[in-house]
Amino acid sequence: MSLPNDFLWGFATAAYQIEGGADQDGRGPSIWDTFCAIPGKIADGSSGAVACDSYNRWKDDIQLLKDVGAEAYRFSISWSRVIPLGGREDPVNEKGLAFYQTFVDALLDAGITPFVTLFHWDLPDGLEKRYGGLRDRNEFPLDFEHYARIMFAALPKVKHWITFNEPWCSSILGYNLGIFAPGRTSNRAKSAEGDSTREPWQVGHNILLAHGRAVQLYRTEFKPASGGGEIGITLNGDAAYPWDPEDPADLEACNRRMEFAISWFADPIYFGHYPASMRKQLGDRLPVFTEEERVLVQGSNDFYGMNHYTANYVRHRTTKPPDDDFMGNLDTFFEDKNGNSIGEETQSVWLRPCPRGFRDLIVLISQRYGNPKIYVTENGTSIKGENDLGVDDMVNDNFRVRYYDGYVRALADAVRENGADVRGYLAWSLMDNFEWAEGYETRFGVTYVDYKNSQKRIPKKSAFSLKPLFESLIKKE
Ligand code: PNW
Repeated sequence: MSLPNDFLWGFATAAYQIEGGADQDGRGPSIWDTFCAIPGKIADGSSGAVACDSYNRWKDDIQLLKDVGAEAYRFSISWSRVIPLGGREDPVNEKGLAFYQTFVDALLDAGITPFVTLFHWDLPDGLEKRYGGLRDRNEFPLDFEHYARIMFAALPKVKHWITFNEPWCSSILGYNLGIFAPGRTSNRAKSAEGDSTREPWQVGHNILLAHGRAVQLYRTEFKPASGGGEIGITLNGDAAYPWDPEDPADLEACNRRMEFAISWFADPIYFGHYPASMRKQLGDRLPVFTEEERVLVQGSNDFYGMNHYTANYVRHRTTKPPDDDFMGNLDTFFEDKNGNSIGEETQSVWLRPCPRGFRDLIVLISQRYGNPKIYVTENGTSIKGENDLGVDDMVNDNFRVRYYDGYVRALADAVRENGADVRGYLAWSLMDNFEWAEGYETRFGVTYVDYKNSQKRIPKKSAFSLKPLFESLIKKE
C-alpha cells in the first residue's frame, strides 16, 4: 500500500470533445467550431458538433462512472455555452449554466467528486473575432476572470478548480504549428495570418495572467466559504532521456526540453519569472512580467495539475536555433543512439508508453517546485489500429490495461519511494471522443462509443481495471 487513504481516482473528459449540442439551448460557437469548418484541418473532416452527445446523454456518463467505481470526474465547461459571445459585457445563457449546475448536483448525488476545468481550448469565437482572443494581454484576462466568477458563483459545491488545460498546447499547437484552433502560424501554406516566432510566447503570457486573475478572485471571494476549495493549472509534459547517455550536452538538452514545456508556465507560478534558458534563446520575444503581473502570477497554484502521456530521447543541436523553434534547440526521438526504443507504437504519432518516465517526471517536478500537492489530471493511451477492429476486439483492450497498470504503479513508486505528494489520478479518457485534429479515428477511451449508433457506450476491459488496481495501492486508513 503506497497511496494515501484520501487519494482520489477517476476519469477525465473535455467539453468540446464529448458534449455535442453545438447549437442547442443558445450555445455560441467556439474557435474549435470555426477551425473544424476549414477543409483539411481535421483528419476525418469531422467536428465536435455531435461528438458523444453528452449534452443530452450526461446521465449515461454518470451511470458509467458509477459502474466502473470512479471516485472523481474531471470535465470542462464550454465557455460559449455559458456566455455565448464570451465577454464581460455579454449576456449570460441561463440554460447553459443550468446544464452544469444539474450535472454537478447529479455527480455529487452519485458520490463522485467533480474536478472542473474552466478552459480546455474552446475559446468563444466571439472573443477571437472581437480582439484576437488569447493574443490580447488586457482584454482576455479580464474576460476570463469574469467568466470564472460566473462559474465559481454558479457551482459553489465544486472544490477542485482547474483554470487552464495545457497552455503549451494552446500556445504552440494553436499559434506556432497552427494544427489546433485558431490555426495561426508563420507557415503561409497553412494560414494567411500568424507569427510563430512571437505569438505563442505572448499567448502563453496572457494565459498566465488570466490564470492569475481567476485564482486571485477565487481566493478572495469564494475560497473562504468553500469548505476547502482549491484551484490550480494543468500543465502537460513528457519525460526526457538523453539520446546519447554519455553526452552531457544531451543531458542539458533534456533539461531544456522540460523547461520549454513545463517550466515556461510553472517557473512564473512558483518562482515569479521565466526559465533562464528560455530568456537566453528567445530574448525579447518572450514577454517580461511587470511587477504587478509577477505578483499576480507568483504563488497562484493550490496544487499542480499534471497531464502526462509519454517520453522522448533528446539530442542537442549544435546550430543556431531558428526563430520559430519552441523546443529549446534540440531534436526528440523514440530511439536512442544505440537503437533502444522508448516504448511501443500507439495510434498517436507523439505517444509511446514508458512508465518509468512518469515516475522520473513526478520526481523532477516535485524537486523543482518544492514538493507541491499534485493531481494527475490526465494519463492514458491510444492503441495502434484500434479503430479498425470490430467491437468485440475493441473492448478487449489489453494494451490499455497494461498501460494503466504500468503508469499507476510508477506513480505509486514515486509516492512511496520518493515522497512525492500525489493526491489524485484522472485517466484520459472516460470514453472515446473527438481527438482534436485526429477527429474520431484515434480513440483514448476506456469506453467504446458507437458513433454510428446513437453514441452508444460500451465499457472496455480497461474501464474495469482501475478500481482493483487502486484498491490494491490505496491505504485503507
Ligand atoms: C491532451 N501532443 O492533449 C488533451 O488535454 C486532451 O484533450 C487530449 O484528448 C489528450 O491529451 C490526448 O491527446 C494533447 O501532441 C494533445 O504532444 C497533443 C499532445 C499532447 C497532449
